[in-house]
Amino acid sequence: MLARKSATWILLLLVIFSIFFDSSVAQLDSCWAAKKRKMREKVRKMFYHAYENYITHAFPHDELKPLTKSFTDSLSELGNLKLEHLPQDYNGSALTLIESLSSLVILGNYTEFGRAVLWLSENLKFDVDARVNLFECNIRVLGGLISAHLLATDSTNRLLQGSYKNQLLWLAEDLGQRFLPAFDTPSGLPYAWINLKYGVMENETTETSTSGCGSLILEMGALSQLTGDPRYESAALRALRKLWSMRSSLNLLGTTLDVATGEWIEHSSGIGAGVDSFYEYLYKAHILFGKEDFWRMFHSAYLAVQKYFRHGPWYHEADMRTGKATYWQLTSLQAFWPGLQVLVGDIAAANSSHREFFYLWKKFGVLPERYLLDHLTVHPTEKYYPLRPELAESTFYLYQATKDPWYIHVGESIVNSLNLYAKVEGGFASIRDVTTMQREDHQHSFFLAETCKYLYLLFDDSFLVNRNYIFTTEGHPLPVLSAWHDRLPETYIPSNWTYIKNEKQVKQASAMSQQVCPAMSSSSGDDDQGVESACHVPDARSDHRCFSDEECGVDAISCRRRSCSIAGYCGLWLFI
Ligand code: DMJ
Repeated sequence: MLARKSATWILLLLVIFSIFFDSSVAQLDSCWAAKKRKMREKVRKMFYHAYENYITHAFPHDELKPLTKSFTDSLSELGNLKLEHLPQDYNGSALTLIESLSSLVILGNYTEFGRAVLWLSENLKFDVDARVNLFECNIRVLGGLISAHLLATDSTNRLLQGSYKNQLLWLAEDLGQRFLPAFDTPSGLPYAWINLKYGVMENETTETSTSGCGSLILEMGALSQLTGDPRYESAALRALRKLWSMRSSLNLLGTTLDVATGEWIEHSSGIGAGVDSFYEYLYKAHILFGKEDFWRMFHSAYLAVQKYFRHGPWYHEADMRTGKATYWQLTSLQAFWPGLQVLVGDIAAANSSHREFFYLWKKFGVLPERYLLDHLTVHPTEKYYPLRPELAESTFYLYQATKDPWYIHVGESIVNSLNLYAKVEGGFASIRDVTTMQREDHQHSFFLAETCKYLYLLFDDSFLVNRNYIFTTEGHPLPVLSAWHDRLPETYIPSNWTYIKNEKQVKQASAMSQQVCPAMSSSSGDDDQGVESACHVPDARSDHRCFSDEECGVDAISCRRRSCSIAGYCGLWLFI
């Protein structure tokens, strides 16, 4: 009788507990949902503040100067060379408008998208005496047009209601044709600069970068698929293969090279400036076009990066011939790497690097362009932050993969900093010096194409639901279409590349997943049956935060001593 009574009580308590637990979980969920909605609206406001100021003060020129409320025709300057050869009456190429197209669709503003498409159809001309950087023009203009064309013709978007007659595609084709003379070199490696009207200029520099000739395949490959003209894809592919053939025996590449001789100029390289999107495009080209070749190149390149550039959560530069470290510097551009690692499935490695970048963001308020890891100080001449998107991009990918609210917190902090330091009456200004927060009169087009877009998608990913997109290096979405795949059966393509399906997949994804805080070693290989390792000494704190090496324990699997990273996390940083 007594036993029956206590069983009833236990049952009752369990029911009460589960009701209470369920409702507190539901409360927490709705609290996060409210926070995400609030943040999404904040980002929407940021986008329109930047966009409307561009339209008012700079359109149809390329980019906005938000402090003086004026404009710059920066497409011809991108790549750090000064404006040349532009006719007096040149009105720009409406770069920021083109870069905003896909963001307008993601924000659901189909009316403005339609207006922009109409204006571009009637006014955009590429027959101008302008010397442009091939890489920048490819990722910003060609990529922007192709992505917008694909969005406009995707029947599920219900955009433009029949008024669209492929005008953006014809513009893209015109531009693509103007790129082709750049590839007319003995090596097949393209010149970095091309005059849109006259082709390659006399005495044009033959120096280019690895990303300059290795990150064209997504846009030019897509252009070939859409037009049926194979010349774009084969030019980009030939350049990519030539570049890959120039790798060292360690599978490393340099940063700059000569397109005439096919020789390296700068042998030191890393994952940042001049190289970044080369790695990104190898993997994304595999996703978009399904060719095994891209995967093989990416796989070898990725392993070499992890072996020779990675030092714990950071990536330094190394000489491609010897693998010896050259520069110990963390750069703002490198912050895209964790996002790429999420696509690969290397979540733990992505998370540990992301924390270091965010630590620096918090330390300065934004990310400095270059930070000297060996002196723990900002580079004396690269103290700027031009509103780059890379940290927001990685944060978006990591949240997609983990749904860990920590990344919402990171996104919120990025949004707050941008509003605090960069927002001015005339738009969003770049930061000239992160140590003083002095501003610079420039709102780069990638702020609308990428920074705002990734922040928006972090808080509201409804655009991606039941869709399968990859993003170009400039943040322009391209749908993954089975028709573009060489040989893949439909089942080969996961329904959404930005999701990691289940925990097991994460664990099996990479050996590096093992390198974050393994507390148990498993004798049977069965994760549920873990046994404590004899050498294991736990970190002083269960969240693995630390102020010094002494607070870190001994790794259970390798039996190595863990050390404290600059962001204050215990890990196997010194041994990798
Ligand atoms: C963008 O133009 C692209 O992401 C490019 O690949 C390098 N980074 C800039 C923005 O920082």
